[in-house]
Amino acid sequence: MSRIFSGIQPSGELHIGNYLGAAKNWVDLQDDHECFICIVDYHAITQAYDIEALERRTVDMAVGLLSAGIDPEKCVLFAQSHVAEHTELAWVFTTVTPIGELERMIQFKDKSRRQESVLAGLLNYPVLQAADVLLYKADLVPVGEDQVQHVELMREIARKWNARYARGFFPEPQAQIGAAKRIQGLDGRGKMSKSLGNTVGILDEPDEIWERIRSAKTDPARVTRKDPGTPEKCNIYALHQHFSSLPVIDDVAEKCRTAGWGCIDCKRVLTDNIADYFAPMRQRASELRQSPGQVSDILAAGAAKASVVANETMIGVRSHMGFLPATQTQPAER
Ligand code: AQP
Repeated sequence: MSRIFSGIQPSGELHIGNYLGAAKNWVDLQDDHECFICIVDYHAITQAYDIEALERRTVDMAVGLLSAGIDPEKCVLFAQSHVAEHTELAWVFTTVTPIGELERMIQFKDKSRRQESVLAGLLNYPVLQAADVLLYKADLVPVGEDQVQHVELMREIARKWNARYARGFFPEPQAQIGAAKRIQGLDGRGKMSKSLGNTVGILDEPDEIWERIRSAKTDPARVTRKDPGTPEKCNIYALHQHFSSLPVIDDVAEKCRTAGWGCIDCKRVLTDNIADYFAPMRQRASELRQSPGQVSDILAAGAAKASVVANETMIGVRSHMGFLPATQTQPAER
């Protein structure tokens, strides 16, 4: 059975980009894969964040994932900061990762433009990601398209470490991209992203979904209700393809092309369909929120299981790199 690892930041809500691009895929894969899903809280501190809110957001992300269908009986769900080996292996990997490779990462270029002074944590983000995945010797990394470059770098880090210290120790993980590669943000500025605030949360109430969808960008050709549009140029149409039935999708396209309705009508139907799609998840989330102890217990049990694997990997890493074992006071005789 192949092993998958994937992570998500607790930097805000689980939005429909995360869900369609990643979490939905994780739920599908958990039945026939060994599955580690990590709430990557150390990644979330690489940008300005709200210290007071981090703990709550970590629990909220766990609630979101469990509501979306992650089953703790099938899948190890845990918080990154609960397994110290992630940062330990990341440090090791900084010693085999060329700075030039990190500087050419698209996400680094995008996010560093938004930071006043660029911090080393943002540059090293993909090194920590490599440690996350390789600590569990995972061979598959189900992610959205935006993370493919980071998975390629992960493979290079594994190759470099293996070449220097122990051939074949780490596998070269493959990215696995789901059907929804990249969900566009509601503002039309790029991918749907927490830090750009252009999202719809999967646990948003119907009126919140409407608030967000109502002001979303559509095909710019539809200036007035009478102007026909091109559905393929409209993000609302793209979202219908994930949440509406085939006859509704055809109807939406037809009414857009012929100016048979206004964008606001089209958005109303989409809002209702998104709200219906996530209704069972909102219900499950409200049950979980009533028993926060249950969520903490799930995360603690996940961290305990993850730690067993992480500890074993690090014993191997330290040994191959020639470190003095912690149980010995004298270097072993050669
Ligand atoms: N718009 C998207 N379309 C498809 N997949 C997406 N993912 C994120 N946005 C989209 C996938 O979701 C997983 C978890 O992402 P993350 O939260 O850990 O990091 P991210 O990619 O940086 O997500 P955001 O929303 O863009 O967060 P910020 O703005 O804080 O950086 C990943 O598998 C990702 O591919």
